[in-house]
Amino acid sequence: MYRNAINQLKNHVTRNTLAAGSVRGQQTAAKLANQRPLIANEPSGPMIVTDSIPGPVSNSKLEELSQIQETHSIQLFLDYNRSLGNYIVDVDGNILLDVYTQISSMPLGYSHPDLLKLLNNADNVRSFINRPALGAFPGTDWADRLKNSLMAVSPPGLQHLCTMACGSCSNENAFKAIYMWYRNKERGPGATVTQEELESCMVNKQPGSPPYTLLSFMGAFHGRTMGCLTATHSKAIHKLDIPSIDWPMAPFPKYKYPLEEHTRENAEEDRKCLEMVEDLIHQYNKKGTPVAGIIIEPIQAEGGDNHASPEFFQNLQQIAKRNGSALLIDEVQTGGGPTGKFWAHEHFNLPEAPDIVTFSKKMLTGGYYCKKEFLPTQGYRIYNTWMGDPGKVIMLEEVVRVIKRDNLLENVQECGDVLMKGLNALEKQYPQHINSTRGRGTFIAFDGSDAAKRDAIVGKLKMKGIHSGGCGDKAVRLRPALIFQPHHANMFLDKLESVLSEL
Ligand code: PSZ
Repeated sequence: MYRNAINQLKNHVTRNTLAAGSVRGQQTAAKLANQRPLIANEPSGPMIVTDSIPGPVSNSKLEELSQIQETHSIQLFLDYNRSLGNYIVDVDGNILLDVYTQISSMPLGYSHPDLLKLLNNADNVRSFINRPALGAFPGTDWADRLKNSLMAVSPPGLQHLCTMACGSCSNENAFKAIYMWYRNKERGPGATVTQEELESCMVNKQPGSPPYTLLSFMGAFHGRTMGCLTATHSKAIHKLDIPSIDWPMAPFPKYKYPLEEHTRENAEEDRKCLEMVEDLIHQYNKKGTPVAGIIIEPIQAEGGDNHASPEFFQNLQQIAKRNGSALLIDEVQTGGGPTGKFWAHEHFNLPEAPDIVTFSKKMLTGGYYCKKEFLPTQGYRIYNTWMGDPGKVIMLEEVVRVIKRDNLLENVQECGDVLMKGLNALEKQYPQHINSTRGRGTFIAFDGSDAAKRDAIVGKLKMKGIHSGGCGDKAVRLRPALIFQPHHANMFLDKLESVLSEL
């Protein structure tokens, strides 16, 4: 089976990469021929069989579903029985290389053989069907499962955690952990909760419901529940008609690219944004609405793949500490390896761990890691029915094992280099179409010259068999699985080159 896959790969390289005749393709071809595919029997390349995507079957399924559901956001119906590795197969039979992976949430691609094997184990199956209320009745092996999965990859310095179902739910509960921590600090050691607090919280009044606030950044996305949505500022469609809370919003740095040609301006941009953060904290503290915490993504994803420097994050952490606010790093989209480190904030060399790190997507289960002082001191304060799902944690245990066994973080770094070099070259060749390539690992984006150009690139890539996605106003983003290899990267670059040459 393995030999078969190697041959397929060799054929593919000769057919698709060399035949394309690009210099870049020829340079990498020799290296590729020796590369071991991580997923046996993956398709050797994309194949488009309909004149447009979505094709007729997808369209008829959309029609059927729209009788029942709101379907405006649905792009395509997929055949998950046929999708494999880095490839999705749609219901019309189109095979596409997926560099978007369900909004960055498939760590090992589709139908990974090691994940499928989990279903052959009867104990696992029982865990999948007997979903417990984990906050009250965890199973015998729950602590072990956590140690082998989430705790085996916990961010340096964070030894405690709370599991949840999704990203929004993780952030929302992390906010609560921050408020309780802040209130405990205010009360002082050994203080008890007063009767007045217990009664006033029942009617949403002070002192039981304190007017704490949480600082977020323009361009951020933290989820769609009420607190998260107040901290989200990426697109109006997310927020329209929903009441929000008066929380401080600071500007997130906007860098000029290439970075090495704009170091002075970008450092000045950091300084200005950080000054605003501290001003806002002072302002909100002064008006009696203390800033209990700051929430930030290591790379603003939905907002357009906006990056900030390690120095920015180091200084932000200092500002948080100076003002007694907690620092929450939202790694829902960046966590789980796509930046080449397990956690994106590990790139920032923070002198100490952030107070809380939230996760979901590639981690399969939602939740957060935190410092010990952010664990509630009583039960039922951070709680819900499921508090996650053991089935997801069993799968994550396997994902973590495969990431280590197959050196997937190194693979991500290697692949990221191929993509960055290729994109930088294409950006020089087609400056009228694309610019501002940026990224870490395979968590990469580049801008189209405007929104229409971006949309055209994503659309034309699709018709050449590449499923990518947009973010922000005009960015194309890459969110491949961790099993995306250099030969896939080259395939992507070849197709992009061909799209750009036809624009
Ligand atoms: O449109 C949407 O609701 C989308 S599109 C991508 C996301 C949501 N990402 C989810 C997300 C995230 O990227 C970050 C940085 N933080 C929190 C969330 C919320 O996670 P979920 O969607 O699981 O609630």
